[in-house]
Amino acid sequence: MMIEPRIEPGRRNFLIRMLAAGGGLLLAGCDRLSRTEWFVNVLEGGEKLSHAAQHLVTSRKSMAQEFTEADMSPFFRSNGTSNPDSPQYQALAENGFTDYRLEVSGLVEQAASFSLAELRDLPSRTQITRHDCVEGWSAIGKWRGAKLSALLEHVRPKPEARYVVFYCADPMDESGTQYYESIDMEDAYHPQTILAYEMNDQPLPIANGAPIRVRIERQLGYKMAKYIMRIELVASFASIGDGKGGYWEDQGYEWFAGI
Ligand SMILES: Nc1nc2c(c(=O)[nH]1)N[C@H]1C(S)=C(S)[C@@H](COP(=O)(O)O)O[C@H]1N2
Ligand SMILES: [Mo]
Repeated sequence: MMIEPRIEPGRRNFLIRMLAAGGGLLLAGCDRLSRTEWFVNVLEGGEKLSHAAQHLVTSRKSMAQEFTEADMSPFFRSNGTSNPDSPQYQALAENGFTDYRLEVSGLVEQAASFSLAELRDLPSRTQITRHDCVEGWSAIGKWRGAKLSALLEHVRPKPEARYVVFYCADPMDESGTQYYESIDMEDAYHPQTILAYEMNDQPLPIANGAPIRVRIERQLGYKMAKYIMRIELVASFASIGDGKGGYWEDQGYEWFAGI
């Protein structure tokens, strides 16, 4: 779907000044799907935006680079937890995750839970992308998974929902604190944001997050929660964990880890 903006010059300049000044604010009213095309048209229309403004309008919506099979790393390492140390997770793994259900709740019209088969029935996407860890390593891998946007269509987020929180199975310390992460709705609806159940054409290995891990391709590795058990839509993450939006964020990492 291409949207041809028909905006008279005065209004157009006003919009561009607004963009340069306020960045994303202007985007709020537009339809989610049509925004990208609209801005690409504006940007390609020869308009001069400041570099900062251009970055603001393009970076959140743009696609992460995708690669070919030939680019794939021979080995995709595991980082952080490689096998969650919890009896519940170990029981699920022993049964090949047949009893697994992904719970989706919070600010949604229709809370739901999904078996792996149901997740595989959702519209999917396959992508070969580069994973960048904040610790300084990268790897190119192939991911296949359910589009998070398709799952959200089922549960129908309420208008006040602003973030998607992923709760994971792995305890991170003796206190039992489990890994968690969060993203905003912009990333949740991004076409490359998938709940991956396959890596490199195989069922997702335990070391890489079985049975489900999220891919958020324009951010660093720690955003890509593995071992996801539950998803919650919230208006604020202030009361979750230590309030910074993720396990590593609570230790001082940035919440928005753009690449
Ligand atoms: N549940 C959970 N998710 C996690 C982590 C973790 O320890 N637990 N580590 C994160 C980090 S820092 C990175 S780089 C990637 C590593 O993914 P990989 O194990 O597939 O390489 O997972 C991220 N997601
Ligand atoms: Mo990482």
